[in-house]
Amino acid sequence: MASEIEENQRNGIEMEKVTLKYPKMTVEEAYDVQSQTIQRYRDRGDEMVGWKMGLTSVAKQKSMNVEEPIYGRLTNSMKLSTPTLKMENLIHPKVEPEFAFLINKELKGDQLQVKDVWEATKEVYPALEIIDSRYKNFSFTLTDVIADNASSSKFILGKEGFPPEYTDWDNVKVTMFVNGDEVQSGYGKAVLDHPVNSIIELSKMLNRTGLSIKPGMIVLVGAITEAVSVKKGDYLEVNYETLGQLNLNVTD
Ligand code: OOG
Ligand code: MG
Repeated sequence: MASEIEENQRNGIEMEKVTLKYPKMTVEEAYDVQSQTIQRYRDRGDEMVGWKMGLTSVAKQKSMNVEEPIYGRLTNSMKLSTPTLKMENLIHPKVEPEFAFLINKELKGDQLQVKDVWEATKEVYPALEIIDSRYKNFSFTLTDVIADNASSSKFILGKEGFPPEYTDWDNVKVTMFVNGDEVQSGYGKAVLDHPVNSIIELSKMLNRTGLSIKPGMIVLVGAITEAVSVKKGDYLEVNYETLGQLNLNVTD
């Protein structure tokens, strides 16, 4: 299953839900598939650079009928270094405004406090995540999406990161414009009441299999607004108040 998913991720190929064939797959097994999929990226020299959290809003959890967020793995090749999203090898991408925490001290365990996270955070960046489910119509169950690396595709960080004390992250307002029209807006608190809680939750979930957030890693905390579908020729501007703006050009 991992081989098939890896190939579909690399080439942007749509696939049937894996639960059609394996309806009894558990969450633990799905994370194992995810891990083995990303091992194939690492085997070809594409290093893991961090983690992403998904389904961190109550609304999204309700719509999926789950009570917990999910996590995925980020590798070097997913990072965009210029604000251009090529549609080549993508299926039906959607963009989400997020925050990215740059961690400089290991975070491990299910007992972390807010202050532990801030002590281990070097900077917080405004960020965009581009998700692109490999499943037809972006339709999946919880275990399907976990096996597909939580729909991870690409991400881009803002030019500048900010120290933890810079602002109240839950009250930052984010506004997204596509081709000049406002399409979404929301506040940092959409992410588990406060984005810092997403890191605590991730550490707790990783700890179940003895994993941790390593120094130097980036964590995408989860979408602040609903994801927005994009197509070739679109131009996105995402405003993060005093944290600045992120842009993205969608090309072929
Ligand atoms: C799962 C990934 C969601 C987020 O930030 O909530 C996600 C999906 O909706 O495809 O990345
Ligand atoms: Mg996301």
